[in-house]
Parts: sequence; structure tokens; C-alpha cells
Amino acid sequence: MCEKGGERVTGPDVAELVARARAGEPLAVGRLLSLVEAGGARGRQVASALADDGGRAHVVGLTGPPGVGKSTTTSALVAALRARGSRVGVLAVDPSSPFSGGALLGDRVRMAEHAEDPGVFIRSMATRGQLGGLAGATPQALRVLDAAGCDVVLIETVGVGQSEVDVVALADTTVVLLAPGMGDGVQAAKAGVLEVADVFVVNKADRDGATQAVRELRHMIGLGERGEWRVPVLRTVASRGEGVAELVAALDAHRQWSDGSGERDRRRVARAEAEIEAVAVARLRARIRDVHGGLSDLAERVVAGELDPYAAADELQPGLVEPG
Ligand SMILES: Nc1nc2c(ncn2[C@@H]2O[C@H](COP(=O)(O)OP(=O)(O)O)[C@@H](O)[C@H]2O)c(=O)[nH]1
Ligand SMILES: [Mg+2]
Repeated sequence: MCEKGGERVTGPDVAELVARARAGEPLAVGRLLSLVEAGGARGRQVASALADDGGRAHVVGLTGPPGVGKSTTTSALVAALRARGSRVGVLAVDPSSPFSGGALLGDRVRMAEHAEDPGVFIRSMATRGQLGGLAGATPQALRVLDAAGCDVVLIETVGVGQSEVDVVALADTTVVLLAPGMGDGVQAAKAGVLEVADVFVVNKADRDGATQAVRELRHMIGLGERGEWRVPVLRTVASRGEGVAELVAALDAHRQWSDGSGERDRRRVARAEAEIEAVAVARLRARIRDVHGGLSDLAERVVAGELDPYAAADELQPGLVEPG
């Protein structure tokens, strides 16, 4: 149990856990990940202890529609990266719902081959309802994995929708996966992933329509306004490991480019901004709940015509007015 404010906490000492995690001890890494996931006073202690960790590991986000092959690709990437001696972290992030088992069970089976490997840290994170949500917890988990000496951290999103874009914001390199007949380029453009992709992968290239999908994507990339990084469109058959070496090479190339161009630093600052904002907003939410006991009293006064909603918000945040 931990007390609010962090005076009295029991369980293993955070500093000791951090030291053990830095030595690569999987149990300590797991404990620290649990602490940052739970947040609260001890999560904060972990954050403080790891403040100067982060930024070493190459953070790779994998996103795309369900069933496209993200988990299969992640697992194949782990194998390829382990083969060259890299330490690898894997975060499976479900921004939308607490894990019910289904999809993740399949992922666990796929990841089972890496489960005994001391050079691989695998973690599922459900982030709904916790302090700062996805943006608040995932960067801390990244710092834990960085402290544990991971060279590469793969973040796979399990959910769909806007939250995937948030995951993208966490990554140094974003891989967008598509598959023939699963929506292809047009869907990609609709979902806004064209702008966020650093690398496109057309997986399930063993299926009809892969060539068409690649061509369409290349065309669309050509139409868009691109920076100096040329977004590659790769074909993979992740279930057979085909094209995975090329994907690893593309990830390396993007990392090298973003290091040299300053893009990586720029993204890290953006990431920290999102993190600070998430914590601040979460505090405000907690304040509304804890200090004001929720909004129902104010809401009743608004309904009764005693207050307008702006004046009600003033009571929550004295001195804070909307910009403009
Ligand atoms: N035919 C084919 N099937 C694949 C390929 N990659 C993955 N799959 C299969 O597609 C299904 C969904 O893959 P999964 O990795 O769970 O997708 P996710 O939901 O994006 O994580 C599984 O049955 C995989 O075995 C591929 O390259 N070709
Ligand atoms: Mg998956």
C-alpha cells in the first residue's frame, strides 16, 4: 500500500529496483513497469529515479489495422534484432480498453518463443483510466526499458483509432502496416497515416494485390509534401520472415537520418511536451474529482440557470481563462 504524497511506501526500494533493472534483471524491470503503470506516489518515485534515462533506445512504433500482421511482424523483428545481438523491449499498448484476453492471447502465443530470452522484455499495457493515460505512462515504460539496456523498443498498438496517432507521437520511427485488400492506400490516406509513416510495410505480400497496394502507396507518397526523408514502401510476408531484414535496414536508416537531421531530438521534445501536458491534465481531473467531489453540484447550478458553464469552470480553475 502506498500513501498519498509518497511518505510511507512499502515494498522493494525503488532505488534498489532501478539498480537491479540497470543490471538487466527481468524481475526488477517487470516490477518497475508495474509501478509506472499503476502511477501514484511510487510511480512518481520511479519517474524521478529514471529522469536521466531515456533517449538511448530506438523507439519504433508499429501501427495499422487489426489483423494486418503487427504482432507477427513485431515477433519477426525481435528475432532479427536478437540475431544481431540487440537487446529488445516490446510494449503492446491497448489505448482503448483493459485487456480482456482475446487479441492479446494470440499475441502472447506469438511472443512465447521470446519469453525465455533474457535479452527481450515484453510487456502489455492497458492504459485507460490511469494517470495521464497512454501519453502519461508509456514514456515512463520507455525509460524503464532504456535503463534496462534495450537498444530497440518496439511499441505495438492493439487498439484502433485516434489513439494510434498518440502512439505514433511516442516513436522515433513509425512503421505503418497495411495488407492487400485490407484498405490499402486510400484507407491509409483517410486515416491520416500518410503523414505519420516513416516506413510503410505492405505485409501479407503472399496475397493477391500486394503489388497494386505498393504501387498505390508509392504514388500517394509521391503526391504528398515530403521532407528530405524518403518514405520507403516495403513488402513483407511476416509469417515467413520475408522482407524482415529489409525492414530492419529501413529502421536503421531512419534512425541514422533522424539522428543526423535533428528530427529525433525534435520528436523527443514533442514527446516530453505531451507527457507534461498529460500529467497536468490528469491532475486537474483528479482535482475536480477529489477537491470538488465531481461536477454535479456545479452542473445543477448551471441547469438551474444560476451559473453559465464558463463561470462554473472559473470556480474549478480560479484565475484560468480560456485563451483569446
Ligand atoms: N498470409 C499471411 N498471413 C499473415 C502474414 N503475417 C501475419 N499473418 C497472419 O495474419 C493474422 C493476424 O496477424 P497478427 O500479427 O495477429 O495481426 P495484428 O492484429 O496486426 O497484430 C495471423 O493469423 C497471422 O498469422 C503474412 O505475411 N501472410
Ligand atoms: Mg496484434
